Amino acid sequence: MPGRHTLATKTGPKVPETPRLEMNADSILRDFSRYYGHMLGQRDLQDPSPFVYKSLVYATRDRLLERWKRTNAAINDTDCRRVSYLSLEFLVGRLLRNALFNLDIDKTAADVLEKAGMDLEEICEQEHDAGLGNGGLGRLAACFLDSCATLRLPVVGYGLRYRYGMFHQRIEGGYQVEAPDPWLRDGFPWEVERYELAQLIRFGGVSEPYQDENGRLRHRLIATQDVLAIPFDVPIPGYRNNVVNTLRLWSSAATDEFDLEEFNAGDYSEAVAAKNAAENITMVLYPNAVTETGRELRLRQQYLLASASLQDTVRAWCERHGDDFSEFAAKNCFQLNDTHPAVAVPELMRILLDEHGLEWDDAWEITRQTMAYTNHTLLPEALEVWTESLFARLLPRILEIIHEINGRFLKELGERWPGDDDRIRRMSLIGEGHESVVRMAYLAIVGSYSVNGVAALHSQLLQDGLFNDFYQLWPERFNNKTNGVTQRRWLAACNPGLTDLINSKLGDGWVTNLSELEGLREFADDAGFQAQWQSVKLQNKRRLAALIEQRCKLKLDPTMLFDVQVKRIHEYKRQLMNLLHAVHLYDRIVRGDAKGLVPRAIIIGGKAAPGYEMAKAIIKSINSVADVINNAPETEGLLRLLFLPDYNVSAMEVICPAAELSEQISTAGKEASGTGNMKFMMNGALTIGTLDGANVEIREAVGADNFFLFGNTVDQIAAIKPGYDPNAIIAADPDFSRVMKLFEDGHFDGAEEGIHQSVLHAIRNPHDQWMTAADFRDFVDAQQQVNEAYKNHANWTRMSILNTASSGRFSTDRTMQDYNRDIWKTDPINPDDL
Ligand code: 26V
Repeated sequence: MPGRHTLATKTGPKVPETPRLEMNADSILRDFSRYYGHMLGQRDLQDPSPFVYKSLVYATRDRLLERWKRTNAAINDTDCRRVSYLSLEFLVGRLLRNALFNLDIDKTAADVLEKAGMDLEEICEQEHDAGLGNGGLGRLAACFLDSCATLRLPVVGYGLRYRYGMFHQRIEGGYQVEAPDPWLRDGFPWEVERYELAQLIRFGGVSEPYQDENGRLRHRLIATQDVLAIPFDVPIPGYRNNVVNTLRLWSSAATDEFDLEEFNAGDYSEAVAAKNAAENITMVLYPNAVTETGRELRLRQQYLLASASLQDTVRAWCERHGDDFSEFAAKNCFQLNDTHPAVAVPELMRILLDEHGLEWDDAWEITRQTMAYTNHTLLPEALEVWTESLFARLLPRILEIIHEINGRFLKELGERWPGDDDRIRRMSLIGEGHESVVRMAYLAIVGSYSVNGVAALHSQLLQDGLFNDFYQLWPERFNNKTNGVTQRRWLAACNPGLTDLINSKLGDGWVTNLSELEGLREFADDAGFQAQWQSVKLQNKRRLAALIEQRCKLKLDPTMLFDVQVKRIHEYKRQLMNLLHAVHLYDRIVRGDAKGLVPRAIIIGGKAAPGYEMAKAIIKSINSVADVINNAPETEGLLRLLFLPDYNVSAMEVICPAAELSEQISTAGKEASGTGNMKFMMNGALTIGTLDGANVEIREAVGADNFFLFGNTVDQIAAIKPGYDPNAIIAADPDFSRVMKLFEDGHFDGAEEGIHQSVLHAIRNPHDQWMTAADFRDFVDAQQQVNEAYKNHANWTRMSILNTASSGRFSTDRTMQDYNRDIWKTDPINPDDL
């Protein structure tokens, strides 16, 4: 059968049941020692070593895998609807601490190691971050997996096993330097290779029509270049519930037949070259860049993920139901994480039509009832399109199917809006410019039964703006699912001090029911509790100060106000405005206008896409200004500015417990949701923010009094845009003028004259899309309110407690319940019933 290439063996007698592994110290120590000595061949304990780390992972993984098998058996037994979460990114980070914690053996493991003179925390630090994502979108997918397993939802994550994850960032002379991330170099002990489930992925070739034995017109692909997709499974444990779900990551490889033929023909180098080409596909994660090169490989990645994952689910379906697809849509759902996997829509059509002989209407009905699409951005430049010519070369049959979908869709539009050619042209899946392109977001909408945004404001703006034509056509498809974060990683595991304090008052029910944190309100005014709260925060600030000292060679006084902005560097996130504020404070200090100023450390971190020049210029500017500020004698004890290199998941686990002020200062209408904002809130930081993304809901939840609001709203931004005159705004504001003058006089240039030019030009540009100047004054005033509020320690602490107390709805447990209630409609599984 073309396109189906599984190496599945026939099932034989079951492996005899082994007794369940015990979870006590003796049993864990026994397994640990066996792996250390027998599998890894080590003799004396070396602490902390990669071998200690690996042995502990294997002992843990054994306990995961027996639960994993039971979970899979429970899913098969109940025949419930299965959800596949398709995502090009899963930014899971480190897994050991999370696995021990979710299995409830973290304390036991720590004791076992301590008796042997080792420290669990240090061993956890041995693990490389699995950085298979860029930022919020990829981390969201990872939080979703944790919550789905905890909620017992039968959800499989499908992604790619990139050989190189998110690049590492070093700062040299103030500039970002990228280094590759060979995270698999020492092996990834969590994964299980499943070569028997490999899938054949076919690129290129020619789509050939033919008549089948019943005289029906069918299509087949000939002369394709084939690649193997090999799955590697990563177990995803739920929180103390015996559920272990699957993250299935595909790795590309050359097909063995392909290689053999070439070898037989004696063409050794051709064979090796082909092998390289195949292996290249999943070589590297693409950074979100404004100008993306190497586009072809990226489309190959997208198709490989979509095709392998769909073939995998269809294979599992056919094993149980043969070629009867009547219930397929009732039992399967594919959630598309942005448009990156949207080629799944025509790919499912291809599988149903060409490989299983379904009629178009039946195949379309099934596809439309299984696909659901999540949008993650309103930025027009981030909306994916692929040229038709690339599609024609790489995926000819898929392009044919897209044309057929579009033809039928445009006909439907013609009937609904006769003669409205403008609208029909606007909505076409094919955009006609100087080169015609496939619009992936439109393809995803047309092929789905659900389209959602990721925060209330964002979903509203999708309906009113970007997707308004589609909303008018199918209002019932559109819905909101506000993002969240998992409190298991982002509070319980990363902030043990606060966890113990909360547990002492509320117990630990909040670990699976975050709204129980509401119970903290009662203690918000309790002076004793406030003191304990402050002392935990101070401890966490010390921990972050140590990290900063190690990475930046800069000592921070932990009693300063920790003012933090960490996220990808992008103009719309306005790290520049934060920098302008830092310069404003510096200016006040050197002018002797520092009376009443609270000592403050402004901490900025994040990676710039390697091809995004403006983002890189922003990093350089931050570092140049930091150099001047941190070396000026006047700022001693009053102001520090620093850029923390290589921001990633593990760094955030140290940063968010220590933050006191969370900077969420994007131009209104540009940040779809944000999730860092939620991590900070959960850990008791106060937010200074615009009415953008989920900030709106954060402010609603905590109350306007406990949130520092500033900036133009979406409507105001739209209203002032036409006459926007940043130069007039600067001229009319003495503070702003002085800040710009310091820059323009070269005060922060060091030896590199004119180094800030592009950045300053952007601020003064009347066409500045991000309108930094428009919000500067209001931002500075809001920061002054922060300054005043921080002086009242008791009240600040009260607000901090209220932020944590109000963060309940920003758990991905709530988000996943919402997805399941409105979109997936599946039932929880129960492996304990087996
Ligand atoms: C992609 C690109 C690609 C080229 C042009 C510049 C650009 C800018 C942004 C993006 C990101 C698109 C998708 C994304 O990562 N969205 C993020 O998703 C998070 C999870 O829903 C959400 O919290 C963030 O607000 C949103 O930016």
